[in-house]
Amino acid sequence: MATATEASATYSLPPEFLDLRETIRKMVVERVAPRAAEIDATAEYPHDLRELFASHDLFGLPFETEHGGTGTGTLMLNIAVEEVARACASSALMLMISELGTLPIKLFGTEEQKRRFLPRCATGEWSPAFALSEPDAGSDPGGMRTRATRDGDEWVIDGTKNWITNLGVADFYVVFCVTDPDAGRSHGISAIVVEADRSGFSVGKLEHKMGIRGSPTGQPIFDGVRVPAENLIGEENQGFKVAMGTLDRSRLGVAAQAVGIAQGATDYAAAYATERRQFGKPIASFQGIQFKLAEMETRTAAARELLYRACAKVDGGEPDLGKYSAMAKLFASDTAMWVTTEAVQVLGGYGYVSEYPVERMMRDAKITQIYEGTNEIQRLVIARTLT
Ligand code: COS
Repeated sequence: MATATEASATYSLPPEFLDLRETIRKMVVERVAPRAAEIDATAEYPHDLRELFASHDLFGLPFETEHGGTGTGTLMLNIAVEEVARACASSALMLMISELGTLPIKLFGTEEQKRRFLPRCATGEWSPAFALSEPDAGSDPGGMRTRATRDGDEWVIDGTKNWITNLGVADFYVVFCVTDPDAGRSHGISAIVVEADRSGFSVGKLEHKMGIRGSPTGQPIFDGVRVPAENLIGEENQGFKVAMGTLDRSRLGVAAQAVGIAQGATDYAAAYATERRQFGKPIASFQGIQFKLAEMETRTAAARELLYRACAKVDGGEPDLGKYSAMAKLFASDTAMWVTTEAVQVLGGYGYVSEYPVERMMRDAKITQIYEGTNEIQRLVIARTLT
């Protein structure tokens, strides 16, 4: 078993990736960073930044050129997510969801579905959502209750999903539904696209969240929603594998967001420690602060290496990509939580107030340990490859 999961793919950063990273970094410093506190305070979806990202072709990053994308792969996409998350985790989520909500179609959809949905997401005109979780089915999506029944050439969908990113913003939802209740849990689930303008679809409760407040999350409601049979993604009753195959790749977006948050917090804390004077000198001259900063930088760099390696695995189609993506998500999110907590400590009282960005970064970091599979689920996924 162990030999089959040896790491082999490695990553490289060609000049065009570094150039694009520089362009994004500049755009983030000039346009995203000044908006981040306001987006968080008002819990406002940043339509202006979505337009900005579209004008820089960032929404093309998840897609192949034949579907209007940049064709630059998973690593470049996640470098972009990381750069945006250094300043604003909510804005980074706009890119992440663009991948999460379209991966089912990219990986399992028909050519017709790819032509219908992907190019308009690649321009940023459309934004998708991924509707798997339910009020009583989070870590255990096999226990979902949303039902799709076949009626002639249509699927009729009834149920309520929960914790869905992009609620009310998304133009279409990839909805996981029970299509064969007798098949038992994971074997009777199908993935079906529901466009937001279908009759019977409505936006239910929107959550008030601790972090990622600029991204709407909540309950989409499907009440007798009818969609054509051709909206089924992949094979009937094989939707659980669509969900798992998607999450195996999309979890890298969470890892990238976490690395970005951690780097943003480290950079801010280091700059603050250089300026802040106590006992007659900059606090950066005290070893207690130096050791904190050194540890923050080191853990963030280690998380980035694991993330980039996992991206290379996805781009190379290696069989152990799911294990690496789970490891990257686990390690990067725990790193982001630890690093941001330390950043608040470096800033002391100033770290605890909203005038400074590190308390927001700490709140934003928390979700990366939870969504797209809790870190307990990541450990389970990793452990299963070892025994
Ligand atoms: N890729 C493809 N297929 C997979 C897979 C993967 N990564 N993981 C499991 N499967 C398949 C299995 O091979 C099995 O198929 P067969 O029975 O035909 O062999 C089927 O899916 C069921 O697998 P399993 O029995 O392992 O399912 P479990 O219900 O035990 O669940 C975990 C496994 C815990 C890994 C899964 O429920 C999970 O990922 N939970 C977290 C969900 C999540 O991330 N939620 C966040 C919401 S999205 S923001």
